Amino acid sequence: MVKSAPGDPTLALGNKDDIVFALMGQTKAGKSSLINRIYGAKVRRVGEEMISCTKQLESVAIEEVPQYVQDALRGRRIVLLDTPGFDDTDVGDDEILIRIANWLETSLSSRYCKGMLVGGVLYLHDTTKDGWTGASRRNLNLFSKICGDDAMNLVRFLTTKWGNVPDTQLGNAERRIKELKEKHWQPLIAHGAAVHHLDPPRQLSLPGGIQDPWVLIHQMLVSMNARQMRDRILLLQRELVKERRFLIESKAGRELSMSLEDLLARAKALQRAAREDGVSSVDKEALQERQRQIDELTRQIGNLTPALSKRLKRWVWNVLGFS
Ligand SMILES: Nc1nc2c(ncn2[C@@H]2O[C@H](COP(=O)(O)OP(=O)(O)OP(=O)(O)O)[C@@H](O)[C@H]2O)c(=O)[nH]1
Ligand SMILES: [Mg+2]
Repeated sequence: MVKSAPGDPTLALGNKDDIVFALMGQTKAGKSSLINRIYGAKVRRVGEEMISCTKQLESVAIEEVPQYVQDALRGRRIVLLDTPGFDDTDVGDDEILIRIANWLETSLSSRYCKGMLVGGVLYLHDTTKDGWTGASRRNLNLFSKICGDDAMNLVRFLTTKWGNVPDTQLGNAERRIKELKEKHWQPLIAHGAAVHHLDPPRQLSLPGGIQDPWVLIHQMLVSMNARQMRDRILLLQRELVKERRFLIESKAGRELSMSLEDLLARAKALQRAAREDGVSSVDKEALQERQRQIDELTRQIGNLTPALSKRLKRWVWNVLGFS
């Protein structure tokens, strides 16, 4: 139960038979670049600097597809969904989750697209990135709660930027990916997610290399056809559309609000301790900065909570027995 007016032209003109492939993952992983490559022209802006590039969720309907993919599509249309990473430099995680929830809800809603199905979710990972950070964990946790265990067979991890890994670093990069597969990605893989590598170097010893992203899309379409295509929706869509929950009541909403609450509690504890220790002029700036952080976290938590009017509206609907 979020808002449902489609601001996205692809959504506004959406068809019931459209098949959505969503691209997610941390900022700079190469999501928009991959969309441009699949589309065959520059339809998405690609980042150059350190700052995050994609701010809004936007989708594109693919106009030209290779013949073998066309056969598997059986007259349906592919829609690619570009998303910002949860660690965006200037859009809060609350806002990003709200935008993703709005899009996913609208794409399935009976008022608009009347049920686009999800063909697959690609989770892109920049191979050159070293280390497992708090941001990587938060991104993956939210991602797995958006999809849900039952939809993990729609998920493909896709490692990118192998061309930026020098030969001398290839062994290290492979070790990092193996560790991700065995540790952090493992729970998702256990539920059916698979791992692929985009444009792998010849010497790569890991299985799952993909030279052409269409091959991956085709594989997913074939598996979709084999499974009769029923119920290809993500957990967040089930919660928002079928169970009419508010975002904050969904698994992803709860995951985000818990992690924001945790950050808020830690920031408040640090603030209290600093105040008790006495404040020098140097510390004053740090205190002000932390207060800004506390205010922002409080705002983000508030943003996820539905207004009283919306809660009342749902209550009335439930009492009147509308589904
Ligand atoms: N070598 C190499 N560079 C890539 C690849 N994909 C993306 N890049 C570069 O990585 C940078 C970020 O790419 P984007 O496509 O903007 O990444 P994004 O995931 O959309 O980033 P946000 O929109 O900020 O979330 C750009 O400079 C791209 O040129 C790839 O497969 N190989
Ligand atoms: Mg982008």
